[in-house]
Amino acid sequence: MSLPDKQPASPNGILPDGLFPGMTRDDDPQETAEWLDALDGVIARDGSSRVAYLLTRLKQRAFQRGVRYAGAATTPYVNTISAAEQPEYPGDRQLERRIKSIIRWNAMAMVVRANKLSPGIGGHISTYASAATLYEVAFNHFLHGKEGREPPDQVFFQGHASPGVYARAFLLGRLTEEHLKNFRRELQAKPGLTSYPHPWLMPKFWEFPTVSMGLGPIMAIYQARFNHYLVDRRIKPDAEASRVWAFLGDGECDEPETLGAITLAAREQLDNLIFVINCNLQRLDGPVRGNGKMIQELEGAFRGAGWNVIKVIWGSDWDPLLAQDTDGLLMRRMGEVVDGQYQKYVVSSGDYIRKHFFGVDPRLEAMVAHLSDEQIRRLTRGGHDAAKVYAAYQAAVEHQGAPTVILAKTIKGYGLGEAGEGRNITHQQKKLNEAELVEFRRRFEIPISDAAARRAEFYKPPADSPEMQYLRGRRQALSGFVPGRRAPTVKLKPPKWEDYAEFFAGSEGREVSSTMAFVRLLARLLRDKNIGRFIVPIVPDEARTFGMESLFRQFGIYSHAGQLYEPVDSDTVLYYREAKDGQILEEGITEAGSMSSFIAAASSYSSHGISMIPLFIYYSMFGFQRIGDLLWAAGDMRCRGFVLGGTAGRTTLAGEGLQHQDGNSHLNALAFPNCQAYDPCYAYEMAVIVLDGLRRMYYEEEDIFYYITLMNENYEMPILPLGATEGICRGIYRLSSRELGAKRPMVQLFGSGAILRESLRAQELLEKHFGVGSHVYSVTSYKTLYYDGRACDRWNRLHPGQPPCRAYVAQALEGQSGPVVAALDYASAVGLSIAPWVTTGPSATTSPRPLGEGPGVRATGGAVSGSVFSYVVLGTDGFGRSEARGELRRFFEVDAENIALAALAELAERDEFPREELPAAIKLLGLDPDKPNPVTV
Ligand SMILES: Cc1ncc(C[n+]2csc(CCOP(=O)(O)OP(=O)(O)O)c2C)c(N)n1
Ligand SMILES: [Mg+2]
Repeated sequence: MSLPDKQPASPNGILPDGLFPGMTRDDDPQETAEWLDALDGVIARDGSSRVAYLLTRLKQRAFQRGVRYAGAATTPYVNTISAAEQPEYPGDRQLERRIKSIIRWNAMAMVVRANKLSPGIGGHISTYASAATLYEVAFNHFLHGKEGREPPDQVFFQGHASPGVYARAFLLGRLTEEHLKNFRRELQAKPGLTSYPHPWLMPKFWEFPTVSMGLGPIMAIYQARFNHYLVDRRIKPDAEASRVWAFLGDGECDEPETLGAITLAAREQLDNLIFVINCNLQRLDGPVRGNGKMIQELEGAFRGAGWNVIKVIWGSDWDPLLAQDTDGLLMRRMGEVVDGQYQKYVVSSGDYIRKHFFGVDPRLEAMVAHLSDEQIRRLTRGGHDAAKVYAAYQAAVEHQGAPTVILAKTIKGYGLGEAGEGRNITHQQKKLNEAELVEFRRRFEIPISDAAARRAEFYKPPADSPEMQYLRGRRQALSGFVPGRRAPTVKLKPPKWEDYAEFFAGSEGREVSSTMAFVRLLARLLRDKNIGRFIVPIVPDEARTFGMESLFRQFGIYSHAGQLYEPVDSDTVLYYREAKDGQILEEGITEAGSMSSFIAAASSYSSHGISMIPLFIYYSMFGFQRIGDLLWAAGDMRCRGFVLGGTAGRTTLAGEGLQHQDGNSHLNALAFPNCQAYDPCYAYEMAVIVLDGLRRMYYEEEDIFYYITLMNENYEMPILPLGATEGICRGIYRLSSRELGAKRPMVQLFGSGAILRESLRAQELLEKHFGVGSHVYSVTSYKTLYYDGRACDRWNRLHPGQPPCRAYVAQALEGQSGPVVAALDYASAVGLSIAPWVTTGPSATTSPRPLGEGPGVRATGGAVSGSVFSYVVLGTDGFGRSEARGELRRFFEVDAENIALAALAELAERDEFPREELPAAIKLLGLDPDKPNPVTV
C-alpha cells in the first residue's frame, strides 16, 4: 500500500501553500510577487520589527475595512530561530557528544540488564534516547544547582526519562554501579533505584514526582507562580524568582492538566518558566497525531495563550537547503507532510525519502541531488542538534514578560536502530539482543569490547579523563548537582497555645459552624507574630461560601500586577483587594491549580529552604475524587500543610444534592499513607488538630499533611474538656457518660463530625425512653485509629514474647461493656475500618456470631483473647439528595432515632433488651420499617 505524500489540508485549516479553504489557486501571482518584493525591501532596509509593525497595521486596516481574517496562530514548519540568529555554541561539542553517548549507553544498559535479570521488571529506553540532547545541553549550560548565589532552578523531569538522569548521576559519582544494577529493585540488600522520580523514595535526589502525566506541567506552572509570590511578598530576598524547567512528552500534552493552566502562566507573565516539549511525534501505542502536526497544534495553543513559542524542528544540516529555498518551496513541503508520514521517513531509506519527500517536485529533488541516500537519511531533527537546542534555551532564558515553550522535534528511540528507532513498539522496548547491543556500542563509540557490550556492561571513563573533568567542571560552574532535594534552612518559631485560648473556650451560646471557627482560626494564624507571614491561604473561588471574604481586605489577594482597576465594592469595608504583596491565593475555579499551588507552598521547606504553611480550603466533594492524583503526588513529594474539605459530609450540605454531598473523601483519604485525616465536630477539636499538626510538621519535621473536614451547620461550640487533647489527636476520646447503674444495659456510641450531635441525642433517647445507659465518644479520626490498630497488630505478630501492644481505640473502651454503635457522615466502610480493635473489654461474655443483616453494617468477631465485640456502623452510603439536614439524616439512617434503634437491636441480640419490644421501639422512634435502602435508591 502506498501512503499519500501530499495531504489536502493541514490541521489548522490553512491549505498547505497558504491558500484558504475554497481557494484553489493564486489568481494573481504577479501581484503576489510585488507584495513579497516590497516586504523583502522593508526587511533589508528596516529589519524585522518594522515588518511586524507594518503587518499589524495592515491587519488592523483590513479588519476596519470588513476583512474578517484572524490569521493563524502558527508560523511555518521551520525553526523559529534562523541559522543567522543562532548564537555561537559556548561548550566543547566534541566532549559533550562523547559524554552524551556514554550516558545513552549506560541508561540503555541499565534497563536491558534489569530485564535480563528479571524479565518483566520494565523500564524505558526510548524516551531518554529521544531527549538526550535536550537534557545534556541543559545540564551542561543552563540548570543551576543549589550551591551558588543565584536562585536554583527547579526541574520537572519527564518521568520516563529517569534512566538518563540516573546514568548521568552515575558518571558524576552521585550513584554507584550497585545503584544502576538495582534499577527498579529497591528492596535488595544493596541500594537500588526507583523507577521514576519519587521524592518519597529518594528524598535527597528527586524533587518533583512527574510520572503521572500532566501533573508535572501544571505543578510547574504553579511552582513558577509561587516563586514570584515569594519574591513579591519579600519572603525571599532574591531579586528574581527561581526558574522552573518542565520537560514533557508530546503525548503528555493530551492530558487536560498539561494545557489546562497555560493561560495563567502567560497572564502572570511567568518568564521564569520554560516548557521543553519533546516532540518525538509518538506516544505509547503509536503516533501522537498521525494525520496532523503536533508541533503546529501546540504552537497554536501556546501562542494563543500568550506564550513565547520556539520551534526547534530541523538540525543544522538542513540550513544550507533552507538557505537555497528562496521561493519557500521546501518550507511549504515541510509544512504539508503529516506526522505519521514523518515517522515513516525515520524507518525508511534515503532513497525512499528522496522519492517521497523531495520527489514531489523536480525543484526540490534538484536541491538534494548532491546528497547521497545515506546523507539524506541522516538529515537530523532539531532536537538532536545541540547548537539548535542551545540557541532555543538561550533565547528562552533571555525572554522577558512571558513564559517560553520549546517544541523540539526528535526521534523516539533515537540510536536504537532496528531495535526500535521510530517504531510503534519503541516505547515498550526494554530488551536488545546481542547484535543490537554491539551495534549500539559501535554507533556511539563506547570504548568497551564486543563481549562487554553483549553483557551490557556499564562504562565509566577514568576520573581524570577529559570527559569526566569536563562533566564535573560544568556542574561546578552551575552551582552543583541537579536534581537534588534539601532540608529546610529557616526554622519557624512555634505558635503559643495560650494565644489560641478563645478556640478552646466554647462559643458561649452562639451558634457557629466548624467552617466559621476555622476561618477565625485562620485569621488568628495570619496575625501570629511567629508564623503569620508564612501562612498561605489558598481558595478556589469559594471564599464567600466559607465566609472568608473578611480576609480579602486585611491580607490582600495576591496579584503580581497589583490592582489595575477600582474594585466595584471599593466603598465597602470588605472590598476585593488585590495586591502585589497579597497573602491569599484566590485561584479561581480550578481545584487542580489550587492543589498545585498547595504543593508548591507545602514543599517550599525543601525547594526554597523556607517553610511555608499552606491551608487550602475547598468544596470537599471536589478534592480527593477530583484531584486525588495531585494529592497522591503531594504525599510522594513529602508536602507539609493542611487541606480542608469544606461543606463536607453527606448530610450537612442541605439542598445541594447528589453531586455536592461528600460522603466519600474520608474513604479516599484512608489510602493516602502520609495523609492525616480528621473529621472534627467542635471548634476546639479542629483547633487542637491544627495546632498539633503545626507542631508535627514544622517543628518535628514529619513529612505528613493534614486533611480536615469542615461543616457549615451552626451549633453551639462547647469548652475543651479537660484531658481531651491527646484523644483528639489520636482519634477518639470520651465526651459524655450516662451510667444508670449496674442493672441497666449499657451501650457505647461513637459519633464523629456532623453526626456526633446525633449520637448525643441518641444518648438522651436511650435513657429517656428505654432506660439504657451509654457513653458517647467523639471519633475525630478513624484513619488514625485504623493505622494505629494495624501497627499494634503487626508489632504483636512480630514480637510474640513481649507484652502486647493494645490499640488506642481498645484502650479508650477499656473496662466498658455493651455493644458499640458508630455513626458518621461518610461511607460506613470508614467506620468499619477499625472493627478489629473495637473491643469492649474483658467483661464481655457473648460469643462471636456471623455477619448478619440489620441496621447499618455490623462487624463481629473476637479481637483480643477473652473479649468480644459487636460493632455496628451507621454510615451514609449511597447517592445524596436535595433535602434539608434532618430529612437527609433520616433518609441515610444516621439520625439519633436510627442510632438508638441500632443500639437496642444489638442489646436484644445479647438478651439485654427484650426482643419483642423492638417493634414498639421502632414505632416510638417514628421509624418506617418499609423505607427503601438508601444505598440502592
Ligand atoms: C496519567 C498517565 N497516564 C498514562 C500513563 C502511561 N504512559 C506512560 S508513558 C506513556 C506515553 C508517553 O508518551 P509521550 O508523552 O509522548 O512521551 P515520550 O515517551 O514519547 O517522550 C504513557 C501512556 C502515565 N504514565 N500517566
Ligand atoms: Mg512522545
